[in-house]
Amino acid sequence: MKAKDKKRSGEAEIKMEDKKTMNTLKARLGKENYRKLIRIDNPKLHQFIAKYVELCNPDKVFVCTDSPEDIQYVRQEAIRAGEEMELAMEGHTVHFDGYYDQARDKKNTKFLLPPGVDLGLNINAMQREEGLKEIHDIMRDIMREHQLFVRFFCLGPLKSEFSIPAVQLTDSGYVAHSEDLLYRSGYEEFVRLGQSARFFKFVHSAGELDERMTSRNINKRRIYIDLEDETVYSVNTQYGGNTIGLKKLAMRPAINRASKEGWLTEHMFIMGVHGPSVGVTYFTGAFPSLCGKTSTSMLPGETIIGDDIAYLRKKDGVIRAVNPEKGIFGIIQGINSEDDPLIWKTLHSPGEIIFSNVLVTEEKGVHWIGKNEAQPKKGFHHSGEWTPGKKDAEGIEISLSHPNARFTLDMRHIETLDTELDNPEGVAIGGIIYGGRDSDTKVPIEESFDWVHGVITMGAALESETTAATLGKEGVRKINPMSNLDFLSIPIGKYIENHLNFGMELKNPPPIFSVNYFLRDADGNFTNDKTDKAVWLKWMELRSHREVEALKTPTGLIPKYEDLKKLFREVLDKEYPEKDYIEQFTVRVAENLARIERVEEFYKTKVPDTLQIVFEVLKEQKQRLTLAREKYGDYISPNKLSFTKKV
Ligand code: SPV
Ligand code: MN
Repeated sequence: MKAKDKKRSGEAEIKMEDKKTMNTLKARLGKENYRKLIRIDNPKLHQFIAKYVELCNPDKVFVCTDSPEDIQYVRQEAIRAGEEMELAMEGHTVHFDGYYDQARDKKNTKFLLPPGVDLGLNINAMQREEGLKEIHDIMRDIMREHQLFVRFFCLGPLKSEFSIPAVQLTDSGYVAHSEDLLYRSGYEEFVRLGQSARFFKFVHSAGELDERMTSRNINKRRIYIDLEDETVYSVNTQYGGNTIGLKKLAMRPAINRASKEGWLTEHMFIMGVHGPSVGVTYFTGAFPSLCGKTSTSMLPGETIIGDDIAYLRKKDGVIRAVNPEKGIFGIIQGINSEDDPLIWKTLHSPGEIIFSNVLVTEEKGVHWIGKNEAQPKKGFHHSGEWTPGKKDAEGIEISLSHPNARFTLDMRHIETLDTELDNPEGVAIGGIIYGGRDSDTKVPIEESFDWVHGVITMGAALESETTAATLGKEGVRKINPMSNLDFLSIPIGKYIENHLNFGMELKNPPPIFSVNYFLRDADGNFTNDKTDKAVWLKWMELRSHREVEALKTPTGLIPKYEDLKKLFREVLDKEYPEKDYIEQFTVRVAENLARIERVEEFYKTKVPDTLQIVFEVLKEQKQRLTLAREKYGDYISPNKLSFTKKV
């Protein structure tokens, strides 16, 4: 065939394909939904939707625009179908995930990789063709008797260079409703972008539901990520971390895209810290789940842009960041009126909030572990009717609420929402924080010597004890680079290299800090109060403008006692005895050395593409610690550090 004829026949094929797509959509969507969909001029989008409508075979399809009526319809459907129940407080609803579907399922979350692509040992992957076949087989007719919601969102502010449009297909009203609270509506953005939209795609089905409206076939729970096609499939699960496409599922293709384009997708909050002389300074902070990330970003007196995910780009030699989200899917356990006044108030005010896996009381209120009110004697939750002492099928006592129980809300309900949330240019970042759950090694707050030292010893070496946010055993130490390991879609070595390079062209890289809210003393008690983090933030803000000095230890720069004493008084109106300072900031040499060895072992054995500089910087840290030990012993009080230098 001549080239011209070939082209012509190719065009004809596309026309045929388009026609077939349009006929399917017309037949399956009905007039009104079809009309809404074709306002978006994007044949690839149409084909994608037609393909999954045919495969999953829902009874009904609803195309949701940005109109308040459409959005309200989704919420009502979640309630009508029984996936959410209304609570006494106006706007509040509750949703339950299945008893064994309460957290991110790392085992069944896999990348589908074409031949020749390898993401390394730590990243769960399988052969692309095989995975696509498996998931498509599971998806066949999976939405029968369900309604399919077609949703359009924009990850990040509208009309911004940072942002990524995304389409979600889901048969869960709960998932679709959650996304309304968490993401910016994007139907009009899709209309505006038409064929130029480079969009992510998500297909989710809760699968067959039992009488309690929870996924029945969790043995066939699968979350498969196809990077080539920037599509994520999630089936037979309802837990938000497995299902809300735009949240953790979108992080995978976003990390991959960012790596190709020279920017970063991070598991980080963005918050404004308000200081005495500069006004507001924005910080990003990466913490593994359940390590105080949300509560830090919501500290009273500061302002929040996001609590979970950040896109970072370099612009004019400065890091700028946006939050792809606009809501919070936060952990509720432990929230109490004294430590978390702001979120407490929000959770007790009317307004749209979805509670998940909490205890519902007889009065249709909610209760959770750590709520500082009298505990109800009975209630209803993810295991059904509950009374204290109830045991599950394995004889394990069922707690009042699940440790990973959550609340979902739009941040506009939060008093301290920062005014820059929707700035298409993002905000300039003045400091970066890495936090982990560490009972015995790291000091509560420390600054790195420079960008490379921070990226390596605080970010790449981030280690944390596992929590209930993922299925599996709790309390096991795990290396979790930048707290982003669960979401990495590029080899770890390459990811660290991207971070190192990112700082290179910056005029003045922001300082990097590490925090540890979980240090314990010899008796096993926490050395800090939960509220102390407010002080660490103020200190970091001062440091980012070099308004206070710091003391040099073998592992970084720590606060001077006098500065903290003053800040504790100013911020918390609290006495800060020097003995507390010494307890908290004593350098625990043996523990630090052991930690570095674990980090080295991880990179040596599991990350073959680790850059040599990572090992060099870790080695230097070990040498500094060893030298200090020779002089001062295993536990070095900050007051004893005679080589301490003021910086
Ligand atoms: C986390 O676990 O890090 C979360 C909640 O932010 S989830 O959506 O499950 O990832
Ligand atoms: Mn998270």
